[in-house]
Amino acid sequence: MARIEIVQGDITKQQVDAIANAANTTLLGGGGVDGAIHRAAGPELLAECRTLHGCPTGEAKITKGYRLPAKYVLHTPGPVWHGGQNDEEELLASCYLSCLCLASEYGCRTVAFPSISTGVYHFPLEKATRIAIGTIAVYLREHPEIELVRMVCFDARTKEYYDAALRALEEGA
Ligand code: AR6
Repeated sequence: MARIEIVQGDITKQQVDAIANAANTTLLGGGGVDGAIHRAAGPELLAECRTLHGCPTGEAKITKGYRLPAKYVLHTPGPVWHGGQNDEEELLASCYLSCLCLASEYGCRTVAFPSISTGVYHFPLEKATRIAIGTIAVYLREHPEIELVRMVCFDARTKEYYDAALRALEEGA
């Protein structure tokens, strides 16, 4: 899929209309990619997040990007992996879908995602990549207004798994 790109890098540096944040349900910041986004965006981001009163797992809320190159941040709490019997897969797909719907609504044409839930939330990486790529691909087919979705992988191993999931999709596996 030409409109899905996989890179290794730092999501806070991406020159796109919106970046997604792997947040928690408080939306008040944390470690990992969430901490990096808040540090790079500056304190105004936390101030706006305080007005949102949290967000349920699998849904998304939008803020401005402040000092980030991106105009918007799509905050989405991913599911914590508890073994797979607690709707974790559906909730992860819903994170990507909720962010993309908001991106369309706000006129974004380019969106970057981190690998939601595969850090401290321990979602199995291979399963997560198939859900992410599959959900994004279905959305893009129906939404030509989104020109590019970039998966931004922090480390080489994560990128390898996303590359494999995209190849499998392209090969119709
Ligand atoms: N750019 C891109 N990816 C990054 C960056 C970055 N700057 N920094 C880390 N990652 P995690 P989760 C990768 O743990 O599992 C927070 O405390 C990281 O290597 O950030 O959804 C929140 O507040 C991994 O591949 O998110 C929540 O409490 C991926 O981002 C909780 O962590 C996701 O790892 C959410 O946990």
